[in-house]
Formats: sequence, C-alpha cells, structure tokens
Amino acid sequence: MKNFFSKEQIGRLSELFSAANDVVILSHTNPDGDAIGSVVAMKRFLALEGKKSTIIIPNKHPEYLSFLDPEVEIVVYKEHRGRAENLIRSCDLILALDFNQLSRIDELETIVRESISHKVLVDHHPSPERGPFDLVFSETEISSNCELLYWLFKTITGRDLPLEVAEPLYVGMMTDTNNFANSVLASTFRMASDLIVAGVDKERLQHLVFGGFSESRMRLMGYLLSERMTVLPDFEAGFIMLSKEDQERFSFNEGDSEGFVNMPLSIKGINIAALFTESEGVVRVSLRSSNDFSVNKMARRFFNGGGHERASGGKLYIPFDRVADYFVESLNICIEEYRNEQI
Ligand SMILES: [Mn+2]
Repeated sequence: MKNFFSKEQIGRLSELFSAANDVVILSHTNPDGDAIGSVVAMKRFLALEGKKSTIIIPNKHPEYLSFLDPEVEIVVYKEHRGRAENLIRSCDLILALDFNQLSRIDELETIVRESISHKVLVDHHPSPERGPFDLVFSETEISSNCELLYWLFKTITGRDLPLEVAEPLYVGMMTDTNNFANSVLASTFRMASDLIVAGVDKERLQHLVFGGFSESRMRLMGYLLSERMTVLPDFEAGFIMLSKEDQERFSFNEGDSEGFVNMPLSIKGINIAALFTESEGVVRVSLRSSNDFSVNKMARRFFNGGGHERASGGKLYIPFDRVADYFVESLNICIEEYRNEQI
C-alpha cells in the first residue's frame, strides 16, 4: 500500500472522526469531477462509519456530474445561504476537500474561518493554507484529490472499499487526469486496478462523463477551434477566447468548457495552452502546460491565481478585448525566464 501518511496523522483523524456527530464536507467554487467525487465519496465513507454529514459547495456543479449524487443531498450555498450558514455554525467537524486556500470557497470563507469546530484539509494543490486547520493532508505528487482520499480510506480501514465509495473516487481521478492523460503515476494505476476489482464499471463511467455532452457544446467546441483559437509557434503556445456573445450563441452552460483548455496541447510543438472565459465582471483564466514550464508561477504573477505546476487557474479584471495582448506580454516575460532557467 502507498505510504503517504504518518501514524500520528491517521490516529488524529480517527479521533476526530469518532468524536464528531455532525460533519460538514466542503469543496471549492465551480466544483469539478474531482471535487464532487471527493465530497460524495467522503459522505458515503462516513455513513459506513455511522456518521451523519452534509455536503456544502459554493455554487452548483455541472449537470454531467449529477449522476454521482442520486441519493446524496448537496447544499449549494448560492441557492440556500441561510441553511448552509446554519449547518457550518452547528457542525463539530469541517472537512475541506480538493482546495488549498479558504479563498477558493468565496463567500463561505469568513464563516468557515470564524467557526470553532475542528477542521481538516485533504488536498493535492501546492502551498496549502495550514493556519485554520487542526490537521492537513497535503500531497501534491498525486493524480487527484480522489486518489489521496482512496489511500487515506484504505489506510484508515485496512480494507477494500465498497462500490458506492469506489465509484465517485474513480470518477474524480478519471476527470482530474483528463482520462489518464495527465499526472498519472504508478499509484494511480494501482488505485484504478483496485477500484475495478471492487466492481467499478469503467465503460459506464467513461460514457457518463465523456459521452454526455449536448449538441450545442460540441458545436461550440468546433467553433472555438476554428474561429477563436490563436497559435503562437514561437512561444510553443495556443489560446482560446470564449466571449459572452459566443456563450449566448451556443447556449453555454456552466461546465461546458471543461477540457477545452487542453485542446491546443494536441497540436505538434505546442506545450502551453490557455482558455479565457468572459464572465460577469471578470475574465476566468485556465492555464495548462505539457512540459516543465510552470503555469502555477505564471498564474500567481500575472493572473491572480495559481494551482498546479502544469494546470492552474486565475482571474483577470481587464476588458475582454485586451486579454489576448496581456497574455502575449506575460508569456513573453515568462518564456524568456523559463528558457534562461533551461540553459
Ligand atoms: Mn483536484
């Protein structure tokens, strides 16, 4: 078994679990497959241990992930503010999954920070905020938060996991690795292998996650590739601009752009990719790289964000029509520094 955890950490977590009667499980804004997989798996795991828990997320997850939670209630803060706040105030344990800073839960940050209940963080992003937490499980050399949870559950119980926990964990790993393309390590294949032995139907999950797109989402993808992608061979970079107007034209839904940012990386010679999405008062930024170029550094310095070395996000507060120039200027600086480091 993979040995990510110390005996002390596991002992402390087991104590917190057994002392808790009312658990709140949180994940980040714009929750993705890894976030929803993590919270659903955790809720079902706690239920096996006889613990009552509630999942709270800042805003709604995309429709294509809703198959994961048929019987699990997810409280969406944006839709039920009072209820979410009461749940956080009255719980005795908060589990924060798949995010490294409390600012990643937006408006929920203050109330979580002020809460006197015990708090545990389980995450795989660099530089986790440790201050507010009693216990931090941080592992950045791992495929996904769901993989981290897998090894954590295995270590706690010493047993194989039941299918209802295995399935959401598999989905989170599958989506965070972009279907076994990125950040897949030997431990990831071992996890996948164990979960398939536990009964996970990988074809079914594959179809539910990657074969459930709407016609308008497919047409938007084609349109963006044809009309809205710019390739910069000198920088080994490509980027896509997704404006409000294009979103309206193709009946864009939250989550439709999942995976779009990776598309330029399929072009020969392209190792850096970006997606800029025009939103209410803000431009959302996604950055990817397929070599040692750190998009985490770039996102921190130029895009008010951060994340992983090869997958990061951020925000820009400039007019959408100035974003392309801003990106090229920042790329110019970062590429020069990167090339100097390589010498
Ligand atoms: Mn993740």
